[in-house]
Amino acid sequence: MPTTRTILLTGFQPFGGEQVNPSWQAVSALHGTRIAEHRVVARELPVAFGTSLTVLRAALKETQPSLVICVGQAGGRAQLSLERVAINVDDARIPDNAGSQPVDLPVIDGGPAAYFSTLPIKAMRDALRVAGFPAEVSQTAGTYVCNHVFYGLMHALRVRRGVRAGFVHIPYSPAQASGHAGAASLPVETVTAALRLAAKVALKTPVDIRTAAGAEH
Ligand code: PCA
Repeated sequence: MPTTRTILLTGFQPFGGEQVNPSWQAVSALHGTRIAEHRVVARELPVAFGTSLTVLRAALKETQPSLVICVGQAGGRAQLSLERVAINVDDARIPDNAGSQPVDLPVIDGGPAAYFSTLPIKAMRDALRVAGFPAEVSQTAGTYVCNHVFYGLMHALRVRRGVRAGFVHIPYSPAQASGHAGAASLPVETVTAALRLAAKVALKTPVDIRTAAGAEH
């Protein structure tokens, strides 16, 4: 009997003074479900430069996934942001949850300047929009723990062919946005449904479509 293939989804613990992190709320709702013949495993990562990658690498080893989507919160963004690129730099504006605040340090010493997502981000964006979810391609995942995890993920998978992986940033949940006047928000259930669709599209789209999704700034 063929072994069931796995989708690994990760979310983060709360950070920056928030009580919750909708990235974990959204992906944990998919834990144990099936998407396109794959079983979903969800894992929560600490918002810490040191341990986030330790936990991620252990999860990769344990689950041997064929698709990995790491998800993080980008409070203030209005849409699901499908990240295009991870860069080899940690530059923390605020300390992480363990009190560490690296400035201009590489994620991986001697690693390449950047890795591109291997998810079909444009096909995903289009499918999400057609289904009624606000989505965009994002040209930067920042320089904090999310970019760190995204870079570490792509570095860990650089030698594993056939494993698709990338990163998605999500807006505040409505409960969080109530504490940030004027900030955009997306209900957690909406994010969960969007991620389910995004994963399905990633599995069914071996080669990304060629459509403009760039930006001038
Ligand atoms: N967002 C942060 C780290 C954890 C999270 O959910 C970031 O964008 O780097």
